[in-house]
Amino acid sequence: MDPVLTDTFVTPVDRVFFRKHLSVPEIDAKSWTLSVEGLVDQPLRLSLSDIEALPAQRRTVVHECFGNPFSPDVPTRAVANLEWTGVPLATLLDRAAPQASARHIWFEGADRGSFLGEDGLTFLKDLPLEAAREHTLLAYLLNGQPLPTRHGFPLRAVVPGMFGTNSVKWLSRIVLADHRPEHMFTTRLYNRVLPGSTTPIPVREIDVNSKLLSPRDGEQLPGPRVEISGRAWSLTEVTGVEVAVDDGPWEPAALHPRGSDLAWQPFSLTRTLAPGTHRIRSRATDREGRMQPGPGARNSVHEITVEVAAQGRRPPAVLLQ
Ligand SMILES: Nc1nc2c(c(=O)[nH]1)N[C@H]1C(S)=C(S)[C@@H](COP(=O)(O)O)O[C@H]1N2
Ligand SMILES: [Mo]
Repeated sequence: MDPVLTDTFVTPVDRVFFRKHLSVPEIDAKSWTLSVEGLVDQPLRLSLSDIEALPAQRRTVVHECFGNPFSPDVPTRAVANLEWTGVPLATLLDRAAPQASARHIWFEGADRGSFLGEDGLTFLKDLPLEAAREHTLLAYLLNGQPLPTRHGFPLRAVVPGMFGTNSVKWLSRIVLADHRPEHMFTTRLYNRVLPGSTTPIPVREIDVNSKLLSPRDGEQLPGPRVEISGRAWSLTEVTGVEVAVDDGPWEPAALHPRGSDLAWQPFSLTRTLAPGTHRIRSRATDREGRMQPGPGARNSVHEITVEVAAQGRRPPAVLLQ
């Protein structure tokens, strides 16, 4: 069964995908600190209770892995919709008083290890300071519970609208700088060339995308009426999702509006399907007019195949876990 999509709006924690490049540090919350350093007038070193004492915000945000940076055109659709609670990065920046020359912010996790034969690496990412200040939440709760170790305990960055790779887990150090760090996960990996361009840019803003949730790929259905549903998301609000069955036309699905958070949007459409094998596709378009492309792109139109049983015959029981 699909490890990620459930029929709930917010993905349960035990169904969230998990990615790591180095170690998984077991952090003692009592001795852990977060430092804010570099081009600031007031360097900070904060404990978890210092951070928990600051005014918190809660946001429901779509969380998507870009996929393997060596296969930038392969759709993975590793995605979840999560409720994060934490402190806006801006609150800490206001205290730290960045200097005028600070243009970039670096986030470093406590994980250590080797990657591609290079030893002693940390997981380091960077963002333009203004974009990071505007969007980033430093989260200590996931769906109302302390972050599990695998998802970044005790604190992680969450950058709504950006791919998961920017949401540094086990956050331990924030550095303000006037340049980007030359590093495995900043300038070497996680860069992409967008269609119509030749210049690689860092993997940051998410693409327009959709994923069919029900039926599931390969599912056998009684028919003839089939409720088709899924989730769509993008940097800007998704304004339309269309569904096509076999070589039929694209038909508009009913789509939930996005609301104030950068969450995903459920869509659904009911169709009557004749017995036999059917191909179902979903295609989202966002407010910017970006539309999911055809095969060959990481956010290509999502396609599944289902089997509708002959009328009067029950499909074989499917064991749902
Ligand atoms: N410290 C650290 N943060 C990290 C990573 C990592 O390897 N180390 N992986 C990144 C990637 S590529 C993704 S997709 C998300 C995955 O977050 P999750 O495992 O909580 O779903 O974490 C990001 N943050
Ligand atoms: Mo990722």
